[in-house]
Amino acid sequence: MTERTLVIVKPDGVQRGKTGDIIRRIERKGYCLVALEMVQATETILREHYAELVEKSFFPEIVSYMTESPVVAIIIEGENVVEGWRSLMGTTMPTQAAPGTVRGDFGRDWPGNAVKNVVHGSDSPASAEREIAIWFPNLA
Ligand code: IDP
Repeated sequence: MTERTLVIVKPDGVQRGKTGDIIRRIERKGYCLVALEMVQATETILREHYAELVEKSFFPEIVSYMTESPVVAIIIEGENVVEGWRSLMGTTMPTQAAPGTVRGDFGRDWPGNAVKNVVHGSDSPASAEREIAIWFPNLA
């Protein structure tokens, strides 16, 4: 089934010059880029995007990580892209993510800080539609 999902290249990915490599991996897999924007995240947008995490003790660290510098928000499309991008991206903790995944290859985490894992990917088709509406209100 053709679906869309939201990819975010997080500030550490942009700062370290990984955006091009990440897009190359997406295209190599055969997914299409539908929309792409470089944007400075705000606490307001992050409270919506990470609504399930707002009450967590580490939420302030997520806000400071994600607002450090601009991110690149991307809508991609393809067959089973939600699950497919989650598998290209790798698991949350970079130290546990498999080599060959974006997080496994580029991620790192620092004790006491947010987990800096380079990219975001929606966790279900419903989350993807919800998140696309947050980051691309004109396209939803
Ligand atoms: P996901 O990005 O792999 O779907 P989530 O559990 O939805 O993982 O967490 C969202 C983001 O919050 C993670 O990608 C990571 O940057 C950050 N995060 C998750 N768990 C922790 C934690 O225990 N401490 C600090 N930051 C975390």
